[in-house]
Amino acid sequence: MPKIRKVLVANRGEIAIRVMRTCKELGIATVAVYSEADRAALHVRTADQAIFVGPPPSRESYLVQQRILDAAKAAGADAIHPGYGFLSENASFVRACEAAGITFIGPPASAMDAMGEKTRARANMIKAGVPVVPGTTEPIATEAEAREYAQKIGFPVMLKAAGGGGGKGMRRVEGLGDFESAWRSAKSEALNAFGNDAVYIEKYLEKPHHVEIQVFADTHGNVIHLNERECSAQRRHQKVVEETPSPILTPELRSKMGEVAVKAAKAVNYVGAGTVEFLVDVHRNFYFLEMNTRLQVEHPVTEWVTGLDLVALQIKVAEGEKLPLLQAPEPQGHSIEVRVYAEDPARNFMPSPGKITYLRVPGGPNVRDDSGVFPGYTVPNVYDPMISKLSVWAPTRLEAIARAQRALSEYVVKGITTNIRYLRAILAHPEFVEGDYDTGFLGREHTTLQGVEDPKLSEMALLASVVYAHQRDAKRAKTLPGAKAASSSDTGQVSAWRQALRSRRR
Ligand code: MV4
Repeated sequence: MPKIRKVLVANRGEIAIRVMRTCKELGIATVAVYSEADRAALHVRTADQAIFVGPPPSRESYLVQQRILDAAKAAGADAIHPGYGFLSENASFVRACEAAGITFIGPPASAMDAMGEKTRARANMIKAGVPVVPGTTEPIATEAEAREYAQKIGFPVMLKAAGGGGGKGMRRVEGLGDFESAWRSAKSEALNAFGNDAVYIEKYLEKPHHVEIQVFADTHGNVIHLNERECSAQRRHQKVVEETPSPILTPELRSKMGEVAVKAAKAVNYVGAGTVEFLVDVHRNFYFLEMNTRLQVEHPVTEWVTGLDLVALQIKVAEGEKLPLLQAPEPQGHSIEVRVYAEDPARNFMPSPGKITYLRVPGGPNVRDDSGVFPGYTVPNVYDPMISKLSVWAPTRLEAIARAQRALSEYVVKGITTNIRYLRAILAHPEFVEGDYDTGFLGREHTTLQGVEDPKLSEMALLASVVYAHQRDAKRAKTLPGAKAASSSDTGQVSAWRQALRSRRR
């Protein structure tokens, strides 16, 4: 496989810029594509060259395979990096690139096929000896059969769309009484989202954690994992905060899950960067959920604690090079990422597009802002409203939380509404600071997280929870560098703070 000299980035926003940054460092020329809505976008200015691909709706521009391929040919690009979303997990696009003699920087189409459909992925994983959530590996034909199966494995159960993941076409069912309506709505939602109304059943797991393992494979049969990311802070299946290491993993569980993730990747002859998602239950059993066959939004936290550039690794693997490491690196320190959205938490997180009239971006030691915006830029209303990913590194988790708070306190965005205050409330929440938040956390604490408006209160919440966490760690006799145990005289203060927080929640 020859060296890549020119990459077309088939994406927009922060991820297009992220990919181009590494290309520039590797001496690779970059080509942007842009829609009518992105003429003035930052990714266009960042690239060496930019090609127009159509009207604002992504269906008519970023998602039109032939337009992207024509742009690559016109520019003389020898490879395409798809970023995330858009065409990144589209097996037919991978085949079209192959047919056109253009390197697709990502896994082979066959690996995407093996993981795309959830029931097929589950069957493949069971065959490979990877634990999956108990349930069926085939779609269920009739409601009667589904009821029968649910009674066999016991309620509550989860009906899930076979066609794809992400929480669409998913229904929790408590018992036979609400089976019919759940069955019907799961099927119609599945049809709507994936053009396929097939539904299967899983045992419902209570309060699971979402923990995912980053994997990497080269074309020489080497497959490694790069540790985990804790992604349980989600609202409506949208990740809001990610961190690594996961506060709930022990080194033993990390290496067990890592080995299983490697096994999953090997079973589908994976190549490149991938992520194996797991649900971890209250007993710390873990189950395969799905595999994302792309570079993920939250990859920076992995880069922080491993010191690796995942985009550079993707490019080297695509050039046929061997992985530069054959074992999981020990995670160094702690990293947290928060997603800054142009949305209004007070209005049910409605997108808030518009012109950014003033912008101050955080900086300082161990702070990274991956952004696609600039002062004077108008955030369009046709795309995802994420405007930046703020990620930080620190030696310990508590220091990383404090650093993320400090960085967020520097962030100023005027002209549009953002979720920055909401992010600060999450980081200040005792449950987050304690580090045992599950996938229900943001939903349960919705009101509390909205309520923390007063900057003094949020500061108090942070202090309270940090002191609480220090005491907890002291009790467990763990050594956390930099986390000194609080003296017993702090106890009264902590309970006063917790009282204040609780009354605020009511
Ligand atoms: C589950 C579950 C509980 N039990 N499956 C949601 C998104 C989709 N990828 C899988 N999801 C879930 N599947 C069983 N059998 C709970 C969730 C879930 C969830 C998972 C990951 C992250 C956030 C979540 C929020 C709510 C529910």
